[in-house]
Amino acid sequence: MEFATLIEPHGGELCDLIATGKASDELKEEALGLPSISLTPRQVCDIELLLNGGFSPLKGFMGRDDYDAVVDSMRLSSGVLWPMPITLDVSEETAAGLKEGDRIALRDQTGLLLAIQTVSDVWKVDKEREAEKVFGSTSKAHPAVGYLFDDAGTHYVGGKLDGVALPTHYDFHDLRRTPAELRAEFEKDGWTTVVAFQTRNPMHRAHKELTDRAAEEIGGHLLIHPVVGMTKPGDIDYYTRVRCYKRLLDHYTHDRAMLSLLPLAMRMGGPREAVWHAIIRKNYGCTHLIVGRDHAGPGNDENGEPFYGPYDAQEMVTEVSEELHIEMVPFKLMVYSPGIDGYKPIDEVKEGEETLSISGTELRQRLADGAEIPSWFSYADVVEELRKTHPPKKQQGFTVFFTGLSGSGKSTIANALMVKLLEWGGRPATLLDGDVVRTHLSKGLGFSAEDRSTNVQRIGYVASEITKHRGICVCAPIAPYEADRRANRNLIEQSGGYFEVFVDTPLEVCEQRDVKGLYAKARAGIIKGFTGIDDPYEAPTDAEIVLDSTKYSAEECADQIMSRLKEEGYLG
Ligand code: PPS
Repeated sequence: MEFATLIEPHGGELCDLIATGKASDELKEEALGLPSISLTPRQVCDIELLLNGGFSPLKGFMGRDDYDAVVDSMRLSSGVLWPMPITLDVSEETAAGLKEGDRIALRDQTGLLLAIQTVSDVWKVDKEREAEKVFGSTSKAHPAVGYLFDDAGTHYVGGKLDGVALPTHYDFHDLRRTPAELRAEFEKDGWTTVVAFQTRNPMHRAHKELTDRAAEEIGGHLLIHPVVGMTKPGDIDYYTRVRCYKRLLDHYTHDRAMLSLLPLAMRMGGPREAVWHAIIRKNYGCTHLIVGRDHAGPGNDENGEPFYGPYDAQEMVTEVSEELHIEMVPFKLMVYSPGIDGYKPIDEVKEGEETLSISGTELRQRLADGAEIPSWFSYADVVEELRKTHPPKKQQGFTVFFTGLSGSGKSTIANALMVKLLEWGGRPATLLDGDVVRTHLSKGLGFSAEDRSTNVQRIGYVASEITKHRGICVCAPIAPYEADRRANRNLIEQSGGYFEVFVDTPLEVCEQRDVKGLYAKARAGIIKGFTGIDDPYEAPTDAEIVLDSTKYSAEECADQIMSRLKEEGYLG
């Protein structure tokens, strides 16, 4: 198959791998008889940029020669500069069924056909080598290294693509321009000099000042080109961010700035990633790229040390600048100077001059507290958008997750807490009591380790949904295993508050109480695998609240929890 190669006004060839008309129909027909691979979310991002030309000059997932050359020397085997491996990772089992010359259908997770790949080679990955050479570390604290070791398959499958369709998107249609569309728009608007701003964060006044200065410096226009594929885990979701960028756009001088979205899966690869970003922006028709402090930085390693120096990315882009065909506009950190009521790069700050800044963490804290966000920091309309998805704690959902032995008092305290929460009012509250859950949500499950895990994680899933919808969920299973509690915590904390309450009643006391007569039966061997008798209870070490039901009444215990929730700001 012949690929169309467009010579575009801004220089540089753009690969367009999508077949049209009859050729496309033929590919769809052929795919019916081919083995399929269902692409992961990251692979879907990669294939979108391969197919739409954002990754030009690549014409498919890398074969071994290109991969080795990229890993070792940041170049394709042809010698062309390319810093990031773009590979199709698969399991050992899938790899075993593939050989050179095979054609495979690549589909998204709904089964939609995106492309057919002609396999050029299949090989086992040396993950240590890739991590070390590409990202400079084998620490899983680096998001791309963690992904490589924990999520990526063991083998890579290289080969050119015959594209059928770009991945489907249902959002922000008017902002998802392909490289060809963006180049055409620049051409139509007469934008000959365009500086791109790469971002994965909401933009505030510092970014506005920086981008304004950059556009002024080059005497051209600005493209706000945020990543909406995959960014760093924990980042603010892109829907919120895009709504913020749209509001920010109104603050630029008319016709100076344009917003377009980039469906890239970032690797947080610092210097190599900056070079990659530059090549991608060149493909999107830009003439310049802003590279700031700690560009595409992955944060710190487990010892609190940064993976890359703050200006490593700028240095690497400078090193290869001759080959890039896009210029870097380097920027230092911008800080607010109350003296001039404006922003300036940190290296222009005079000795003793007062400056102000608000870190990402501090911003989140202010949002969570419903505290003021000063106008020198951001625009009221941008903040308003942020607050919609980041309400103060008193409006967020939360889960109170009880754990403890049978007979420890969980259900009694949980019931008392429910009544107090309902008395307080303000949010709907749901109680998922261990015994009760087993009559519906977990009906049919027994007490094997596997069934208990399923039961506890089902409760966690429901709690996370309730929390996400800003309600209150009180859970009271035994939840004997640490791993399940941790999984629930991780899930629920993404959506709101999480309070683990350990009802720390000693086994002897629970056995003595034996309200249901189950301990007696367990001791007599009538019930097998009873928690605390012949099945383990892994006592929590990181519970937010530990209760002593031998010293305090159920009501007093519930009051302790209410006090903590108030202290933490969840009850307003
Ligand atoms: S778990 O481990 O979290 O899935 O347990 P859970 O769903 O909370 O159910 C515990 C209640 O089931 C009764 N029961 C048993 N508990 C522990 N081990 C065994 N083998 C067992 N068999 C039945 C018991 O009444 C528990 O209720 P609580 O309210 O905890 O006393």
